[in-house]
Amino acid sequence: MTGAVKPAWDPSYVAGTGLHSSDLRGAKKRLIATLSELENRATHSKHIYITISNRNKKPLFDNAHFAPPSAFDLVLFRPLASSRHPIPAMDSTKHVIVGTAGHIDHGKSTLVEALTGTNPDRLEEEKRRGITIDLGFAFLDLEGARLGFVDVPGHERFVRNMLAGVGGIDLVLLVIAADESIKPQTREHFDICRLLGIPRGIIAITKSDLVDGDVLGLVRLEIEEFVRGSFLEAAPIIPVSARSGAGLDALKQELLRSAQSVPPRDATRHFRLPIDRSFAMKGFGTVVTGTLVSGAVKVEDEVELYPPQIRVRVRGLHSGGKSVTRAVAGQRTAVNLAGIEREEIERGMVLAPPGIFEPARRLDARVTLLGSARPLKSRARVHFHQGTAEAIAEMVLLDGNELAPGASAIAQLRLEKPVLLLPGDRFILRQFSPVETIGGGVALDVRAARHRRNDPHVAQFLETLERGNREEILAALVAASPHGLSMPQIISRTGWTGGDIRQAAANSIEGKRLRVVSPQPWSIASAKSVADCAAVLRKAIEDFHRANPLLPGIPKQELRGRAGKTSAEIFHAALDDLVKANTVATSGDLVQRAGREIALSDEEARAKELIEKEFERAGLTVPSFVAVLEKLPVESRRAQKILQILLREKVLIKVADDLVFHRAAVARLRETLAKYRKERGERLPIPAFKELTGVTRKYAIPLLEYLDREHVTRRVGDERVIL
Ligand SMILES: Nc1nc2c(ncn2[C@@H]2O[C@H](COP(=O)(O)OP(=O)(O)OP(=O)(O)O)[C@@H](O)[C@H]2O)c(=O)[nH]1
Ligand SMILES: [Mg+2]
Repeated sequence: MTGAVKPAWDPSYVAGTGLHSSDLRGAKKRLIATLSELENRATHSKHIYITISNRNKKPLFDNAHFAPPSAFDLVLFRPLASSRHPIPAMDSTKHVIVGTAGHIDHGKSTLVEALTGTNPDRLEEEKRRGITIDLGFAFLDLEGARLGFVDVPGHERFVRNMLAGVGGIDLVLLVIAADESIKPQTREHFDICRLLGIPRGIIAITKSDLVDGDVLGLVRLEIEEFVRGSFLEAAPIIPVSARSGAGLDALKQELLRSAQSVPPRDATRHFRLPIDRSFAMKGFGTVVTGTLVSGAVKVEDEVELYPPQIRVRVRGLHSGGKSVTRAVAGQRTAVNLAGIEREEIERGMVLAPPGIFEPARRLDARVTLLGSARPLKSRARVHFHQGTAEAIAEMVLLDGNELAPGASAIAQLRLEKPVLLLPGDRFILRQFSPVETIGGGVALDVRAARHRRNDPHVAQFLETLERGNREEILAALVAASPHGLSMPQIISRTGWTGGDIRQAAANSIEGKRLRVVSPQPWSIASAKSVADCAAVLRKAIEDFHRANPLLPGIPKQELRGRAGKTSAEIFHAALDDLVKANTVATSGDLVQRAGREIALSDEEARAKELIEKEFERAGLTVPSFVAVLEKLPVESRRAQKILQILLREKVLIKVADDLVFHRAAVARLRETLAKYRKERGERLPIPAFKELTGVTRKYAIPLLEYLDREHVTRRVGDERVIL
């Protein structure tokens, strides 16, 4: 591969692979593993650049470049010393999303403005009424970290908007006003954060200017009591006043400290951007915004809008108020899309790589009910919120009729409209009416089947999906797929990358529990499915031989038909196994039991001899087959089969559909022609041929055409040339 490739120093491409200089020596294997993790990205980006650095992030090689989908042999590495390309400095800024939470009027938006200088309330109505209605956004640059704020409304009527904002946050800023302390939406927002598994947060006691030290102390005690035993138990509690500015610096310090503890997001995962806003911008067209929860996206990428599954192109990207060429997980991102009207987009849709996912209508999940909720009956209707999406759902318990407050259970959620989500995604459930948060959960299977109640297999399967490691989960998925699973099927079912999947499969393949039934495109099946299929094939072949003793074997296509509903890949793997084990043999398109010889009865053997003799004697003036049949001691269907055997053994040669010659006759003809050529030259008019061979015109033409095909003669005008 020649041609200069522009290098891109992008640490996220090698992040987490642990590929170090010392490993490079003989470590081609590791490198391939690393690349296979990237393979999946390669399928939706034109090129991938890899820079390999040593432990001190000093680049050693650059310009690793390969083309999709898995042409690893095209990877080009070049030592930096000979590189003409400068390596751009690494952007080490950490991107962290902070979400506010708390009761109405507790000062969330005012605090965000005091911290960032941006008033997150952007709607006219919000400004007029002095409340937040929909999500607002602002940024704060601290040393080494860029905080993106998602400011949510506290009003109980707008909790659904709050839910659309809280999905992708790294840390929560729980706002509690000193003069009011804990109020209903303080509890509800806090419950939501817990149910969504938000890992960390900071508590700000706002409006500290309105109370004296004693009250502040009391509020602090109430808060400590409130968060005891939760993820916020050890969180800093910081009194602040947006009015006086007190505590703002301390809060910034804590924000920075907390941001630093946020683990970097892995940009090599599949890209997902749940959309929270869409609008049309003059001169640009359609723009959507959201928190990039996973993976990365570049300008010019082709992406897909789910659930409608519309392919669009990324025309431009904005992150934190700047135009960028690439956005990664953990960033607030605005995407300018080409190929779609703003009206076609709504909150709750998701941008993701094209063609790899499938929106879910039915999911199996672990559901947890809040202690404060009322018991929830199986088949109850609920409001389902995930990411920025919401849908009405029916919750069907797998076991039992009712979920008790504070309890958790496996349930199937049947959504009234499709939503794109993946296993592991958390969601919130709200009571149908009156609408309030009652619980939440985590998706286990987004391609769930309808189950019979109390089916132990289902419970066991979902238990593995919930608690198993990737290897165990993959084994369970494959075991539940008698036709095997292709790479795209596993990706859409799990959200894992190609690299994850190969890694998860490796041990089981080595342990012979899983089989790669097709290397390209890669697909796997359980060893049992292949063995079961092989058993079916063996029986089908035996049955065939029994029913057709004179036929050499069963055509593959017919055998495939008798293999039941198995996939083509499993069929071929099973057949391969039988051939390798010397149980069956294939020749051309036919499959037979290995070592099988066609056993002829005495009568059949006599008939075969007779047919052969008749044709041999006839030479080129062959008898009609019907005439031969009359002399045979076997019935005509068998005689036909015997004829087939003779043709296969090449004792007889088929020249045209109804014209069969003995091989000796054809050999003599070749000799005759060779002699003619020597004595009389290469030109052979048809009358000469007829005279030479004694055949009629009826036989002469097909015979000559046969000789042409065999390259004994060539047609030139009306004549033949002997070659
Ligand atoms: N005295 C005092 N008033 C404050 C402080 N912070 C906010 N306020 C006032 O409290 C009121 C509500 O503030 P917002 O920031 O709109 O409250 P919010 O939590 O964003 O409200 P919603 O978004 O509607 O839930 C406004 O009138 C603010 O001026 C503060 O530190 N001290
Ligand atoms: Mg507000």
